[in-house]
Amino acid sequence: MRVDIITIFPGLFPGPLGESIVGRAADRGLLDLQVHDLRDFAAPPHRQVDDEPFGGGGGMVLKPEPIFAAVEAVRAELDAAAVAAGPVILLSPQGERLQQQRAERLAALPQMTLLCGRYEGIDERVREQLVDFELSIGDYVLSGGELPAMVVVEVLTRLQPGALGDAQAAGRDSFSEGLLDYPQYTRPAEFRGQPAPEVLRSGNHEAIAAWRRRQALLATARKRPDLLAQRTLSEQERDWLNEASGSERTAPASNARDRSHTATAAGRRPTSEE
Ligand code: 9D3
Repeated sequence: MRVDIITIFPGLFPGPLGESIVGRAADRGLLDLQVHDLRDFAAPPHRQVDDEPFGGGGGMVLKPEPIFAAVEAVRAELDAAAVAAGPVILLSPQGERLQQQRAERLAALPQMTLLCGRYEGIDERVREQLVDFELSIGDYVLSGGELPAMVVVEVLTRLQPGALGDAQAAGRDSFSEGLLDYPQYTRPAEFRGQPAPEVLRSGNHEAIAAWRRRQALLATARKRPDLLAQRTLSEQERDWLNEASGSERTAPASNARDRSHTATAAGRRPTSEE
């Protein structure tokens, strides 16, 4: 997969993308990251990439000409390299929030161009004529689209076939299963009076797998009931939830959202008593 990034802060890259799994994927040719300095496409002598907003109001708006020139230069490079041009994606707080399911579809594309927003905004003609869609990474305020672009690249790279070692195939990531992780333990078997669960040291692989599925389910019900509401539960899972309901460990965490207007974790509609 080739990813072209257009930014006014090219020095931020590759940053964390040069290390670990993404760095290794790039070394192995699974990821071709191309960073473009927007300023290189701005007119001399001042190479101005932003300007005051029409209508006033202060702040600066990214000018359209350098962005159009940069995207057209990327298209020419893709043509020359015989890479099929994918979507132009604007990272912006107005975008659809990135989720694993969306990432799985994007990861299958041969190429995409990530345009990093900054300042108070970007000339609307860029959105209308150049941008295919917008992505956000969550509802909090950042200074620009560069860190979100890195997040997108890491998420998509982990999904490239062969990017992960055998030990951690992406299919086993909890979000693809729709559940949070089960608790993990390592030596010592007892630490400061706290033992690791006996079942994990029993050697009974079936019992261990069942314990882990149940723990993942109960943790999800307690911490992220919204994830369970999007998931179809097996009969076993409904039994585990019902038998645990009312006990303290499965009571919703204090930060859990009230989902009483949606299906219950047990897959039923709430009764009037709930
Ligand atoms: C809607 C907020 N805008 C009102 C003037 C201001 C604004 C805030 C932050 C405009 C740009 C930014 C910079 N952030 C991004 O470009 C960004 C972002 C983010 O702030 N949070 C989560 N995901 C993303 S993706 C791009």
